[in-house]
Formats: sequence, structure tokens, C-alpha cells
Amino acid sequence: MRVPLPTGKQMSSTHTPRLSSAALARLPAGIAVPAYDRAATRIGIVHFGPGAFHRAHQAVYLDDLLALDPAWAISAVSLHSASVRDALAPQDGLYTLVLLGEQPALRVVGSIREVLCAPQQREAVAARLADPDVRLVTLTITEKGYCLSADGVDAAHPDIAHDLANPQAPVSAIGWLVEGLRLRRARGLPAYTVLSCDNLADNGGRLRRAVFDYAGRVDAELAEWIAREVAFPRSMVDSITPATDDGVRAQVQSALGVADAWPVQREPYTQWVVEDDFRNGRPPLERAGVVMSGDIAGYDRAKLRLLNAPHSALAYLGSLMELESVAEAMRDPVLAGFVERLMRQDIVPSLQRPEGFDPEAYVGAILARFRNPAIRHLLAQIAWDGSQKIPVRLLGTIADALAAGRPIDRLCLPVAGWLQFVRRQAARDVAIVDPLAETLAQIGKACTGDVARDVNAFLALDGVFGTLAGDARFAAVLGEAYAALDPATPEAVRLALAAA
Ligand code: CS2
Repeated sequence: MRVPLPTGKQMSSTHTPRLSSAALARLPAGIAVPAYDRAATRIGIVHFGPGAFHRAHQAVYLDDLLALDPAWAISAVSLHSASVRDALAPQDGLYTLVLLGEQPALRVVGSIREVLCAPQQREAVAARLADPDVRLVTLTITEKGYCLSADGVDAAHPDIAHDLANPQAPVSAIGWLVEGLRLRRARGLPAYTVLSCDNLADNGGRLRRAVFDYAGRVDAELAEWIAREVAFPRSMVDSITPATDDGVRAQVQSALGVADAWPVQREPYTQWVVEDDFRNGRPPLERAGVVMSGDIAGYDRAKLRLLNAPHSALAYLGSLMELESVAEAMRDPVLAGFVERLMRQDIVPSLQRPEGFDPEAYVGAILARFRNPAIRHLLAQIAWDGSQKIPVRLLGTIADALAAGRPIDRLCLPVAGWLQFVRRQAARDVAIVDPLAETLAQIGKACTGDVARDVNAFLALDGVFGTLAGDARFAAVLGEAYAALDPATPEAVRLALAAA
């Protein structure tokens, strides 16, 4: 999530000294700092997409790991904006993590040794990708950053079209991954492993297909080399990370006595499950609490379906009910009751169960996390990018339920909630944050309440509903849910949810 931030310059004009390597020794007791000599670490990982999630999750695991093995510091590369680099470079890559437990705990994270902005520092990024010390490239670029089509890469996506025409001056993550691999092959270096840390079902498999597809269009021999040499392990990531706001920045400054331009915050709970499929070595991630697994499909599905889908349900239905945050939505008995039924009765039956997985305990823990009163996680943040999130979070469960002959009535309500949310934002002229924002605004504005007409306009969206777009049963139940939520006032939504 990109939030406007004070730039380095603006921060220094406050005259409060800045967080930096030099400031570390003077921080008050009680603030955890890197437990290793940062100068003695080496960059072994290039990470694309150093947003709040990466910095609150993966970079913290690596911060623990660097105390045990200095070979895995991070070069953090933004693909578009310079805001992370401008905030963190003057701080020597350091930033604060606020853990939102009963008592907030603060920790300065040191695993990011270098911060680059790809469009402005092309050579430095290429040099890192071709650095023999770098053996792993990780990504958190969100669903839309993958530019995926059903079975590969979306060649019509403007960034991919650009890269196909200029493969040695890429702008997309896929373009950079392939250019880095080309450089390594040309220099006789072993390939790096590519690890997606995004919330996508089968993230590694989908990324592998996108990379092969793209590489095949650029250079067939390179594509063959990639097929032979590059591993794309799957992973599941989990930790609730509300966007940084001025309150966190002020809290950090007062606790540290120095200014941090971009601290991050997250719940204490964190999980990272990684498929153990690496070439050319890997960080000893298990020593930092990462679960290394032979098959992560079960974890992956449980997390997307049981945590993210309810999150999206809360986001759309809760926004229509004029609620603001997840904890507030969970205090509404009608909405919370609906979401619990959705999880237990509709989603749990669709899961493959990884060994030792106890769905009841998992559901209970997620509900408790959603209720955490120390976290103000805005529904508006979760509502972003619905066209990318709805398919991976909800539509798979619906397709499975249809195939197994289970009802889909409740499952269609959050999807209908998204449709009504889009319609309401468009009617209010509020911008929708989504790669399909323009199309969605047009569809939303054209909605009249004629159920079949409105729903069909959404079903025709390119690449969102997949095979469900042509499924008459799905269209009918989605239409009923859409009608039940109409007019999408808090009262109408409450009535519909109470009855579901
Ligand atoms: C959320 C996720 O913003 C969203 O869409 O559902 O970011 C969620 O908080 C994380 O996946 C939790 O691991």
C-alpha cells in the first residue's frame, strides 16, 4: 500500500535527528536493535517490492537469521516509486517495526542493507541480480504485479508489452527476473532461486509459468536454461499489517528519540511456510522460525480461503454498513456472525487439510486476530484491488462448492458486496483503487438496480470471473445476493446477512 510520506528532506526540517547506524547505540533501553554487526553482513537476497508487508514480515525473519548467518542481507528494490528508497536510504536502510500486542513492542530492523529504485538505478539493480553472492530473489509485488493471464503472462499488459520490446531495459518484475537470469547465464554464473511471497494460490507455479512464457517470447534458449536451472518454490505468508499512519510515526519518534520516516506495524502473529525447493543454496530459514515444507498447497489454500476471503467479506460488506476497521466490523454481531458461518460452514469443507491442520483451531485463531483491539486495520485498505483479490480468495471456493453440489448462497454475498461497493463508490464519485479502476467506475456508474443487467456487466470483466462467468447457476445466485443487498444501505445489508 502506498501512503504519502514525508520525504527525507521534509523529515530533517523538523530538526529531530534521524534513525541511522550511528543513532543505534544511543537508542533507549527496551528498543530491540539488530543483534549482529550489520557491516559484516553480505547481500545475498534481492527483494522486489519492499512495501510495508515485506518490511514487517520477511525482512524481520531475515533480521533474526542474520544473527546466525551473515550471508543473507537484503537489497530492496522498488519497481516504480522512489518513496521507500527516499525514506530508508538516509536511515542506512534501518526502520522500526511496531508489534501491536497488548503492550506495543518496538524493534529496529537491520536486514535491508541497500534500497534501490529500479527506474532510477537500473545499473545498480542489474549488478545486484548478477552478483554471485546473490542466490535468492524474492517478491512481494501484490497480485497485480505479476501481470498474469490464465496460463502465463499477459502480453497485452503495458509493462509486459514494453519489456517484450525492450527486454534489456525492463520495467516489470517478470522482465527484471528474466533480464537478471540472462546476465547470469551470459557470465557463467549459477541461476538464483525465485521465491514469490505474495498472497496468490500456487504463487511459485504461477510465477514460473509467467517467467517461462515471457522468456520464451524473448529468447528460446534462455527459456530452456531457465526451465533447467531455476527453482520457483511456493510460499505462504501471513501477518496482518495495517498501513503506516502519522500516529505510528509519532509513537516511534517519541519512543526512539529519533525520527523514522517510514516505520511499519503489524500484529504479533506471523507465519511463513516455504516449499523446500531451492538451487544453489538457501538461507537456513527454519532457524528463524520459517516452516519448510514439501507441499504447501494445503497451507496456501487454508490461508487465502479462511483468512483473506473473510477479510474481503468484512471489507466490502462492512464498508456498505459504514464501518471503518476490521475490529469494529467484528464488534457488529450480525456481520461477525455471518463471517463465522461463512468460514465454518462454507469454506472449511472446501479445504485440503495439511497434516496436523486443525480447521476449528485455525478459524478460532483467525477470528481472535480479527478482533485484536490494538489494531486499526482499515476496511478501505483491504477493499483495494478487488478485481485481483476476489478470484484468489473467493471464486475458487465457489467453483469447488458448485462442483461438489454444496450451496453457494452465503459465498456469493461478499462477491455481491464487492459489486455493490463498486457501484456505491462510483455513484459517490470516490476513486476505486484497482488496476481495473476505470472500467469498474464505468460499470458502477451504469448500474441501475436491474439485477441481470448489472451483474452481467461485472461478469463480462476480463480475467476476473474465469469459467464462472459462463455458469448459469453462479449468475443466478450472485444475482439473488446482489438483489438482497439492494439498496446497499447498512439496514439492507444487515437484514440480508442476518438471513444468510
Ligand atoms: C488483507 C491482507 O489487505 C488485504 O487484502 O486481507 O493483506 C492480510 O492482512 C494478510 O494477507 C494477512 O497475512
